[in-house]
Amino acid sequence: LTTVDEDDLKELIAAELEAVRRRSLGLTTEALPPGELTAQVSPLMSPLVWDLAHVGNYEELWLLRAAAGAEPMRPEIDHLYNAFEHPRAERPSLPLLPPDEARAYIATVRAKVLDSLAKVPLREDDPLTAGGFVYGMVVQHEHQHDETMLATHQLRKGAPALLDAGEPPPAPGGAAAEPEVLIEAGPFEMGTSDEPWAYDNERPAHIVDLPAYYIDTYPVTNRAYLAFMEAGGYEDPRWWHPEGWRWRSRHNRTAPGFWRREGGQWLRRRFGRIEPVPMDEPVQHVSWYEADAYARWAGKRLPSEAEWEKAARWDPAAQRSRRFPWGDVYEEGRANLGQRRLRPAPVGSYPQGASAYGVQQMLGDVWEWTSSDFTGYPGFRAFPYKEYSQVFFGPEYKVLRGGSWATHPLAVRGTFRNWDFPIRRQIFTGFRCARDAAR
Ligand code: AVJ
Ligand code: FE
Repeated sequence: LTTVDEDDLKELIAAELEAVRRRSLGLTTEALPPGELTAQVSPLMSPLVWDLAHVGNYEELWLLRAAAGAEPMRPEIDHLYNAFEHPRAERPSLPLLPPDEARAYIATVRAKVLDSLAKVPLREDDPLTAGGFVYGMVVQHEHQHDETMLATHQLRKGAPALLDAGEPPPAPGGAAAEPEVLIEAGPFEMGTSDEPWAYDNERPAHIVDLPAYYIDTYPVTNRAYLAFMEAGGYEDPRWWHPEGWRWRSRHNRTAPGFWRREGGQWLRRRFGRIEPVPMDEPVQHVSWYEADAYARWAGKRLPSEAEWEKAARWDPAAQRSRRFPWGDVYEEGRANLGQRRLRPAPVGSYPQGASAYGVQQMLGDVWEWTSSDFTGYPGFRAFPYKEYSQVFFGPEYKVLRGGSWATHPLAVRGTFRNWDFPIRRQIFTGFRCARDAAR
């Protein structure tokens, strides 16, 4: 993105704005049963129609008011879509724009945005517009909400509403490589100072020196996780963080989200369809506490986010960090990203996506819990607003890395950081384990 000229960049931005909107409209289609766009399926989620108008309101805020100096279009609705004014549980009782008005509002915003994109130069001396940053921020924001809407779809009851394109993964799957990879001791470059659309929390690039460790080649599969369950993992407090044991006991957790046992078989509900748990797929819908307990039972631990990132990005031969595990250029077919299918791929499906160390499926498939709290890197500066990341820094959030099958390629990279509470498992989350090399 740094080397393209302004017209090409504007063309790319317009195409990506168009693509993400098509995705959002597909997730809020009129084909859903009446009332489903305005209903709340869980207090953890917004009504779908809130997400839809919120992405348009965010776009108005940043691309029309902040970047182009426009006046608010509908100042009276702004507060409805401010995530900090109304927590998710409250949103269904707000006087939200009904679906048709929400669609009309975001379409009007979009028409004005395309108009101003064509007219206003993307000034390189303004950090907001340099490299198209603020447009990239808005595109990523909408893709992130699309992933959130997919989590809402997964939680909803009733007949299936989403069609699984069901594109087969490029390789047959089956864990062919060694189960673990040794990452030698030494420094690597973490984070970025030159990725044009990176968020503030990914900046700046800095050197981190790590002792040697092993990291799993693949995410933990349903088969491996079931072995933990069958070994009594959920019943043994030895494996659990004290808070995790309390969480597990209070809610009587005995299996990942959406699993149920019927006639001696483990089944799972996936977007309204019931199927046998696919044993070679990465486990999904586990909380940080479950991931942490599994790792302890396995004699391992979760990787820190620095360990995750070194295994994903560092090229020891070239002594530099890559943008993606396989190199600096995004290429289709190297990761299960972008909602190409409504599920993670079996482990071993993406040998072409391996990192320099040979670690596989680090991008896509499932978000991976790390042992790290969400904090700012040394030299962190909130940009362009502190409510994106900074207000969440602290010990109550754990970092997730790598994106899931539901994450769009523009909304993830080797440096990308996501975060959530350690009890959450409605998102498309799994994990892999690590361990110290010297014991
Ligand atoms: C980065 C996924 C934690 O959904 O709360 C969306 C992204 N920020 N709108 C979230 C976000 C503002 C954020 N996560
Ligand atoms: Fe948002």
